[in-house]
Amino acid sequence: MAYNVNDNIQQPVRDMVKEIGPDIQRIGYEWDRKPDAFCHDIFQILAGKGCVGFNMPKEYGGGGKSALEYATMIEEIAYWDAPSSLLAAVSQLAVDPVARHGNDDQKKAIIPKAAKGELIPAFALTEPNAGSDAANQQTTFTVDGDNFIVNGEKIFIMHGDVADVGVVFGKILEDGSRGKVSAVIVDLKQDGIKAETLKHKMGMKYATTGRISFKEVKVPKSNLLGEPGKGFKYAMMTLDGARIGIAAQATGICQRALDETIKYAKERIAFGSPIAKLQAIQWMIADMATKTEAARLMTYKAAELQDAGARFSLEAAQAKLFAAEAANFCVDRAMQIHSGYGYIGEFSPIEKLYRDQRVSEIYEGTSEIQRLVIAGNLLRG
Ligand code: COS
Repeated sequence: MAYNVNDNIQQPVRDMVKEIGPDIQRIGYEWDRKPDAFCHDIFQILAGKGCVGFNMPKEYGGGGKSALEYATMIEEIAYWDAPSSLLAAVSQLAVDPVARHGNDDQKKAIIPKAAKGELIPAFALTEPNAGSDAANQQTTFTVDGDNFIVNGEKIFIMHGDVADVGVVFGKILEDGSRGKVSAVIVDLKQDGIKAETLKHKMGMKYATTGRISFKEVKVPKSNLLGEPGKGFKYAMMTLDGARIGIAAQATGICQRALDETIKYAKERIAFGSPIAKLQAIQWMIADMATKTEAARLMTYKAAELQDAGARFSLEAAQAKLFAAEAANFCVDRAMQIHSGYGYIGEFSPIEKLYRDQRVSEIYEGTSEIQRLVIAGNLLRG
């Protein structure tokens, strides 16, 4: 049972997700066995329930929810089905820089449709040589009259294979921001763009990951987001919030692994009694429960700081680091306790949970990057 720091605002979110939980879980398990493809069925269920536009600005058709409500929603969806929580989260990650730094026309063009799930946006930052080193952008925006000509390649872009529009990071060559990253909104359904699904992903299969290449793509200069040369800062600001989302997702995975394990340990008989009676099993369950609760509280703390308008980069990185590693611990212990019944997917959700979890220590900044961000925040000044 998940603990709320604020029952009034968190419990209604949990109750709302419970209404779609069994459906997204059932569809998710079917899609997990298929070749990698974006699951529009789950995406539309989530959009219909308001989960896709949940924290997008209300004045542009979003739900306008707080960071704490958002974290609760992602945690609860991930409990039912982790990839579905990504299907809900990615549009909000991609829209975030538009909501923060876009002008009214840009917001009107993207947010209302994205909130309803009618348009799929992508956050296109990572490149083959700009992953952890996100500032090393090789994508170029060459000025040509009233247009930019975009050239470059983006990889590991969530929903990048199906996205309609991208917030694309790169460098403008002919202006004073030379060498600094800028962000441009790009219609991804136009000539010169090739988008592909990355194949054989270990987990999170139907919240797909793509490669997008840009060859001489014409984009109006009016699509520049905010100010030139501020793109890296914009990306980092968005990632601060997104890291709370991944911490919440990891917390949901922890709780699911714990609940499945408690249920199994009470039912599984060995040496004449349920294995829950064995101290070796009890210790593992105690550690799983303790890490789950700590992950949850760190996630909520970071979200509450964001809601209060305080700086929260440190707390978001700490929550993401801790929760992702806790989730790894929990799925691993769950697998150990379930043994063969965990390792083989026809018996329990543990095999899928184990695969879906692993990326939490990789995306939105690896655990190593979170440690750099934490140390940087502590040592600065
Ligand atoms: N919010 C606002 N501004 C920020 C910021 C934040 N969270 N983090 C950094 N900045 C600003 C700094 O203030 C600095 O601005 P000035 O140049 O005006 O001083 C600028 O950005 C550079 O900051 P810093 O020197 O700390 O950045 P680094 O190059 O050292 O950052 C890391 C390195 C590794 C932290 C960064 O590149 C990073 O987070 N990489 C991982 C990227 C990632 O998570 N990718 C996942 C895929 S995206 S889905």
